[in-house]
Amino acid sequence: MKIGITCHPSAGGSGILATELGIALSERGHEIHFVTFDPPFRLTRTYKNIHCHYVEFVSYPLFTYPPFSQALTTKIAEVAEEQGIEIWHAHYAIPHAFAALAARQMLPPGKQFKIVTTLHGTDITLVGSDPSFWRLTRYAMQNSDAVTAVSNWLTDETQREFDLEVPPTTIYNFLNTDRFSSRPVRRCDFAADGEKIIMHISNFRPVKRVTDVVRAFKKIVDRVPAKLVMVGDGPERMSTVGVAKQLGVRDRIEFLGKHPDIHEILPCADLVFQPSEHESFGLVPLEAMGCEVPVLATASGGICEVVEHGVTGYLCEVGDTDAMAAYAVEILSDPDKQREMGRRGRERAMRVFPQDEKVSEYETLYRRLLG
Ligand code: GMT
Repeated sequence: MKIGITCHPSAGGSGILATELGIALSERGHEIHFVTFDPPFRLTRTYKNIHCHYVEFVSYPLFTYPPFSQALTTKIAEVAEEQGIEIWHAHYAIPHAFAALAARQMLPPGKQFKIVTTLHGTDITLVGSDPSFWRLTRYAMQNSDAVTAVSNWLTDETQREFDLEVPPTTIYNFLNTDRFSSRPVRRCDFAADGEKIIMHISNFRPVKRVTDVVRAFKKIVDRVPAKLVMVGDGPERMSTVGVAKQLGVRDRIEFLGKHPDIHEILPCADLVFQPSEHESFGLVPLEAMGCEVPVLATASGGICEVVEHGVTGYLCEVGDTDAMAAYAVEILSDPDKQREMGRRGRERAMRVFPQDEKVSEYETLYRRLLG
């Protein structure tokens, strides 16, 4: 099949999943065309069947806000017509699904493609439910040929908020467990002998509650020798550094910035810590599980479908840094428990979120739409 993909190319979960899906489909012989404004974050090398097309912006003094969506729409139409695209897969409803719909309308009848929209979370919970975007988001979903969501929680939320005529189908996110696995690593880059490594990975947006990571870490480090490794960057980084200084733990924290090869550093961690306000899925916890690392997260949204409380890690109430610290200390001071939770995490990742099975689910959906 010839498949077009639009996604946010930055270091966010939706772009990462879209990229992994594109790579997996290309390895099955499909021809993939990404349309983005930058190279997708995890597309770090060239692949035989993958082509990237970049949206071109025109800056003009009259445009206070450059018309990105229109440029994206034009590029999708151009690529679809030239390449004979059969399926357009839009990751994140806004603006990608709407742009694909508008692009399709610009094409002659024989060049029409089918549109699959995958909802990732904030496109529904934060952006889509905003009054200024609600109508557009609903229109884009109602007029897609198929809508999928990355967890049952997100499917239910979408229905509650938008009451679609045909509810989304859940297709869980997946993990390449060959790439994400436990492996010998140089822990000494981050911590001295006898110190535990706690890791947080995100785009440091307010929804990630990054300062909770530091507040809980202060309570942990009072009881267990540990280092905190923070991977990623974003708007909350400065306030996180401020809180760390206030609490006197700045020298125990390493800020690594953005890192595309997360599979190489994740196995260093003794615990991955994601205290988000909510997560529609939680790709980082899944990646941690693949690497046999226990997860400490919040019982918020779809993350409860990923992390099994008491088995592959622990889930706490949002903001309850006392409970988070207590669970972290429990795991970090019991190597057998840490190992067993890690083992069960990988087992769950392979059983519930296998890449092959989920990619086949998308493939089956595409084939059904193409009749
Ligand atoms: O979490 C983010 O800030 C990035 C965001 C995105 O859209 O790129 O991630 C969302 O999609 C991921 C992939 O499906 C999910 O694993 C994340 O849980 C989801 N984020 C939220 O719901 C906050």
